[in-house]
Amino acid sequence: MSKSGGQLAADQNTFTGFDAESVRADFPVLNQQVHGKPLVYLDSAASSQKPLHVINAVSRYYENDHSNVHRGVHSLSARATFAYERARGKAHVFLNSKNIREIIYVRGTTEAINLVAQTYGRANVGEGDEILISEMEHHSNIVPWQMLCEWTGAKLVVAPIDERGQLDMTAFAEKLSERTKIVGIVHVSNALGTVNPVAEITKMAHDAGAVVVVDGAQAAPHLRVDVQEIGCDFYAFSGHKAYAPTGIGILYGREELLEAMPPWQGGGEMILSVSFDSTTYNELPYKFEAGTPNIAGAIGLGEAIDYMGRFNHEALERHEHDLVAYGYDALATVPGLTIVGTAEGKVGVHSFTLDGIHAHDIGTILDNEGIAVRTGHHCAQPVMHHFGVPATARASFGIYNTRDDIDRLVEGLGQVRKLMG
Ligand code: C6P
Repeated sequence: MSKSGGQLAADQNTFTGFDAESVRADFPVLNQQVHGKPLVYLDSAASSQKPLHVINAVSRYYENDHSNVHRGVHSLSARATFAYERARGKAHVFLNSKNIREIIYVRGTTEAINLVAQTYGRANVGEGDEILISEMEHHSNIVPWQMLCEWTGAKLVVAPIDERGQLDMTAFAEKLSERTKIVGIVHVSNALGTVNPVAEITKMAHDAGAVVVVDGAQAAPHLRVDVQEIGCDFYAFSGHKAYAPTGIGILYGREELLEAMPPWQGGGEMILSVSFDSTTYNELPYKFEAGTPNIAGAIGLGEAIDYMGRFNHEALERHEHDLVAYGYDALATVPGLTIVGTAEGKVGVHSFTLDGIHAHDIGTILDNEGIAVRTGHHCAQPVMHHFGVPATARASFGIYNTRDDIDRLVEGLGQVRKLMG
């Protein structure tokens, strides 16, 4: 006899010690119908939904405290500055950086990597040098390095992945050399869910004399990140994938590297004094934060970090691994479905194809069933190329997803098969 959704959720909670059903109540957006069906949101890798805690914190800030930061002596400016800097402190603890000066506010992962490429990269990479990345990178960790290569005459080198979507560590080691100046590596692949051994990669890169930039966009919402334990030189993530607002993210950089780097954008905030003859730059982290920042976004990010911190991380990880394991079994029942990316211990996503049916048709029919998945190349075209597919459909999980959501996905895929033959 098949179990009801409520019974399945109860089984899942007993198994994982994590009550996703009650977490769902924190996310008002989930409580709606799309095309007359209860919404199933399986697109958190593109952007997660926001808990009331974050929504209310941003709203409270605008209702009571808004002013510009670091600029006024009046009370509102002092309150805004306090809240903005307190949020930086939360990011510092979240990443376990050595010093709060190493935490730079940016718009997101894309901006963070571009900042490193255009400051550290331009200052330290020259003709004949190499930048080593992997075949599973998001475009944000490919294109900024290609641009740096164009400016400097350096060469982009790519380490391949295997048929499960795992980094070929032997090939990676072979491609590292004294010419490698920067290693850019994704912590968790957005298209495959693969978790890379970033501490081991960092150690290998450092032994070869290269600095390491980790793209943590998909890791921050799922894994415990400790930049000192990883040992990397730069680590980037976006708030909006980790339950915070859009337009805010963090670049962690090792203090001695940040100190030595030239600033990026020029303007207010990043200076100590300006005259027409000369300008002196501000201290860290403000040297890299020109212009009025996303104050409300930063406050929302701090609240999202607090929100994630309320949960027992082991239970949360068990819940997420349960969703992946349950998804493997459930999706295996769909005729003609192939999962793209089966790395050991993967997190957060199931990318898949359905024989003879284009991913966009899958996405459109699922949307009609109230189910949100992402379809396309996921800004990881080299991954699609590796697997010989133009696109995949991707179901990605957040803290609020349950086995019920996966059951609805499987039902929806039944409808896709029915309509598309
Ligand atoms: N991936 C996805 O649907 P931004 O846009 O700057 O917040 O993040 C860019 C980025 C960088 N690296 C990885 C691994 C990512 O997954 C992303 C964003 C989204 O998979 C949108 S393309």
